[in-house]
Amino acid sequence: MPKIKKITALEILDSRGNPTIAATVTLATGIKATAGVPSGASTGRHETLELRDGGKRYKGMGVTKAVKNINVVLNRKLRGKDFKDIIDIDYELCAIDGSKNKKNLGANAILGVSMAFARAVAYENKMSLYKYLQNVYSFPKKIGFPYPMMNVLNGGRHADNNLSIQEFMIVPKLVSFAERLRAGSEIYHELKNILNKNGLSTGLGDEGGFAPKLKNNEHALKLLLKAIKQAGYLPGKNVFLAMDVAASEFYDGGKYKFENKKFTAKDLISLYKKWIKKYPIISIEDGFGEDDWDSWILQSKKISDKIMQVGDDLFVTDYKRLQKGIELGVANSVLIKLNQIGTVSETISAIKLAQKNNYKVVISHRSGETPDDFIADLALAVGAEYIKSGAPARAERVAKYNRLVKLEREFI
Ligand code: 2PG
Ligand code: MG
Repeated sequence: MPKIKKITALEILDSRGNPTIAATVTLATGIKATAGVPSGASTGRHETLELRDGGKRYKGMGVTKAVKNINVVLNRKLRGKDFKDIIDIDYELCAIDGSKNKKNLGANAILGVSMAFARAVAYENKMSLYKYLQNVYSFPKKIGFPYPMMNVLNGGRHADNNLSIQEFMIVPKLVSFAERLRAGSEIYHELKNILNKNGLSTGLGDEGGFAPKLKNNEHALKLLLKAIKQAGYLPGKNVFLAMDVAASEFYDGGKYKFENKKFTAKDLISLYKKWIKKYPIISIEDGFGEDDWDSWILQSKKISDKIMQVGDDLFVTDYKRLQKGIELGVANSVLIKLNQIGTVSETISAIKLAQKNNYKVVISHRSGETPDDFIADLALAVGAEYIKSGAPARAERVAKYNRLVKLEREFI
């Protein structure tokens, strides 16, 4: 049984230059592992609490309290203790916190320890992380690599441009993961050429995608189609489109403020339907607000047989909200983010519930990231159909894709 020798943490910076946590778990054998905690910008209202210091330092974004909770509280309580596995320690972490939303220790503190523990035990057992996760949570041994959803045009809260929609993604569906990555990169570079030729900015948004000022949101879809074709791929055959609308961000008193107009749910559904006909869109994430269940139900009736309807802010990787969604029939896919719920084991509970109900699973990064590649192993372990880790550019984004390329090698 793995015994904990000590747990430590540091305040480091994430990809946006904001503080986050690097947590290290050292086992009695001397084996240790570190995990970096991600952080969102378009954070759902129902996510667990990310503990920030407030005050002047780092404009209130410091995480010294959460770091102290690891270095002092968790280290004192957990050092010298044996844990059967990650499930065992996650249970204990939640019990020590004692609150519903992890407000006492901070979900960022708890998640850092949970991830680092899983990684340390995998090392100790001389196993890849994905294999450890697959074994401990009893996932089928069959291996399938996820399709990447690559955010190549950024808008919403992730960019300073005029696009209301947060993410315009390409989804290469070639046979190997390495070929999917290659297609993504070639299309990304083609898109850059097109933007340049049209005098549009090639400056980047938070997730490594371009963030130009465009005529409107549909202009983004047109540019993607052109880039796919010019790169020599076939839209609707081997490369598809996906969007994260992140509609909670422009939900305003029962309506959606979209392109300077007020849209009702019906207006938005008509727009989505029009776009689905015109473009090879296979997935719409957060097409409606996080508490606008009625519009989600309506969308489900009108278009869910045609595409993936993905709940992110709606479900926040929370078993109970997902259960409610399944009962109401609001979606058919779930976005999974470890830090929305705060432990690896609770994340797995949501994934298992989704899979039991034939939901498609999209494992996701956050807009604020570190080079940590845990989610690549997670996607492989659980057999997720998709992984969303931003553009095929910038070190913190490609770390996850590159890890999957390396893992794929092990099977060839
Ligand atoms: C999302 C994510 C990741 P954020 O909304 O899906 O792309 O963004 O981390 O800012 O919530
Ligand atoms: Mg989202």
